[in-house]
Amino acid sequence: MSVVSIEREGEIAVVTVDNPPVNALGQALRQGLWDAVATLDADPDVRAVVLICAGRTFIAGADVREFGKPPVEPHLPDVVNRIEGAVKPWVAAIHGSALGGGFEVALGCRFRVALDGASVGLPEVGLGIVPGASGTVRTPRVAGAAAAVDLVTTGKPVKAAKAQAMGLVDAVLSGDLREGAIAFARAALEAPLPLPASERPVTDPAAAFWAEQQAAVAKRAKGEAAPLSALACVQKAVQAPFAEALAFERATFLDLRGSDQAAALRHVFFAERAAPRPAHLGEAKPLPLRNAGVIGGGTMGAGIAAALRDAGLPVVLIERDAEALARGLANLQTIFDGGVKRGKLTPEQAAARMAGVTGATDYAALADTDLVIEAVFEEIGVKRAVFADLARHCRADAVLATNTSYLDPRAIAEGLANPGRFIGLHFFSPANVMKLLEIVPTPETAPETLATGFALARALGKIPVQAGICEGFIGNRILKRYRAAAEALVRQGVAIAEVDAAMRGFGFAMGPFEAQDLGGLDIAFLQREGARAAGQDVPETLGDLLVRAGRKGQKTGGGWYDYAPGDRKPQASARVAEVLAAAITAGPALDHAAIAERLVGEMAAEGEAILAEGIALSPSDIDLVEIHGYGFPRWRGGPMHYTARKG
Ligand code: 3H9
Repeated sequence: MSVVSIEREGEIAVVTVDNPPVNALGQALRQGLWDAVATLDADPDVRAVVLICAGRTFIAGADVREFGKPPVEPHLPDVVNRIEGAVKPWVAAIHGSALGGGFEVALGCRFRVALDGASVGLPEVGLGIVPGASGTVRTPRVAGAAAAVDLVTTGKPVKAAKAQAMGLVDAVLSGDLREGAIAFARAALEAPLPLPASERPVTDPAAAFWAEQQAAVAKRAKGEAAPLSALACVQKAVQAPFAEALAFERATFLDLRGSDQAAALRHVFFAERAAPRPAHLGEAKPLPLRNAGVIGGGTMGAGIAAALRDAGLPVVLIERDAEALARGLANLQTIFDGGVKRGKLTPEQAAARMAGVTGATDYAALADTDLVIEAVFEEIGVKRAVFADLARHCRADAVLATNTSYLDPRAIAEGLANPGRFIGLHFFSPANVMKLLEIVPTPETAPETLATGFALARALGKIPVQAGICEGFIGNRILKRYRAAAEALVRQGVAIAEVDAAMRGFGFAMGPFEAQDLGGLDIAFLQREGARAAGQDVPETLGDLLVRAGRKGQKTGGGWYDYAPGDRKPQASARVAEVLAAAITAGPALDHAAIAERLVGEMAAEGEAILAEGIALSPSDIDLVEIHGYGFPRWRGGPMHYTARKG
């Protein structure tokens, strides 16, 4: 079946694009649009054309799967020019999302109408590229330079109403889009046509505007190339004639398309879309998820409860006594209040979130709960007692999950009458914000329980990654190796601040030592001490030396660095130098690039071991864990992609 079909509604032709799943602009669609212009221009009975899409969305962009291959004709910029140059005016009728090349096609149309709730945008920077079919050139001509800069450098789509206010769309419709667009086209024919976007005048803002934007975009981009290139394209677009700006944009697009950053971001794009529905789940059906329980109202439990409420699930929050419960509910309230302060929630929404939480100290409140997530103290005896209580009070078919980050889920589940319903769901703090969810089945976890874990991740908008059982699962195991490698550099004489600066330079928000100071050194220390007490041979780390010297991080006024009271700025510490002196020997100097290569290489090596042991199912799963749980720069693609690409 053809991806482009044409119907007639009197003097209006309706061109329907039907190229599931998202009407991406593959070669057949580009050709279909190209041919449709010729067909309709040649038809004397047609006076205007409505371009509409079947399925869930308007054209969502170029077909990203074609990006690794040489471009094939007709090229999208030519298709957009041809639509704009059509004798009969085209009206783009937008539902869902008109993104990237999809929005560029719409910009080629003489008019754009959008269904209420639809969005439009130029998200190309998220793929490491700039718009390649006039997005940076036509947008300033319809909405002005400032709006264009915002749209192309952030990549953030805007909703129909805002798009109309910005001049990106001409009308916002509700009800039947096809009928509305046809009526719009008929009415438009009664008035003189507006100029095509390419012929509209555009004003060049003062030089100060460009300097300001340059500084702001560079600061946000932190090493990413595409946002600055996108800015350069818009500047060119308002300072040069249309054709010259178009050629500049196309050259920039083709150049970036083949870059390491674009390859990395495409890798992440597809990995993220594959993760929620992994093939190995097969036909297993998730169990119903109508409500949930959370055991423990500390930072983690409250964060999990907030995430569940954000997804609309009623939540029962259990604590051991009234006082702890009051603290847990207060923690939740603080999270929602924070949402209001940041403008993410209205006060009414925050109140509704809170109203959907039932606090209890008696497990009987969980009698009809579909899923319970335990987030209590990380101690095996405490956790086992919780699950014994859950087994007594929950339905036999309820899914019982532990949020443990280090303990063996098999040991926690020991003695459960229905181990098939047990699973590990490892959230990352703050749990209502962080996208990663490690899903850890035991050998006895039933397929539908596993499928429920993935369904929960989808409901919460999280990126699920299945992990096998080992100490630290995927993420914390790699973190341990990363920290050990960072310590090894310090032992051979590299300055702590140099290691952190190198990793920031690589694209992490923080280096490994700054991050430990923020989170506290004591948790990992206590774990090592626990293992030592249990007879394991755990070598002394530099972190151990610091904790023994009373330096647990920012909360104690210092860890790897000193901190002035009330100041989070790390300062090199003479005391640390003293504490560590005996462990440090002078080695060869390393520059930042060499430090980063060493540490990322160690992460990837641990990733290889994890794959070989079957703890992770694919290299891209490891990349998703590092990007969404540990701040690995997205535009580097994750340690496995990065290392593989480097060869
Ligand atoms: C561009 O346009 C460059 C131009 O300027 C220049 C050209 C010269 N291509 O996200 P979903 C697949 S760059 C190929 O789960 P949703 C996706 O892999 C592009 N495939 O759906 C998945 O496949 P599967 C700029 C694509 O309903 C399926 O569609 N555009 C593409 O949650 C469903 O995806 C963008 O960056 C694509 N472009 O959300 C938009 N997009 O089912 C990217 C999706 O086999 N797309 N797929 O796993 C999106 O943001 C979302 O897909 C959208 C729908 C919001 C549209």
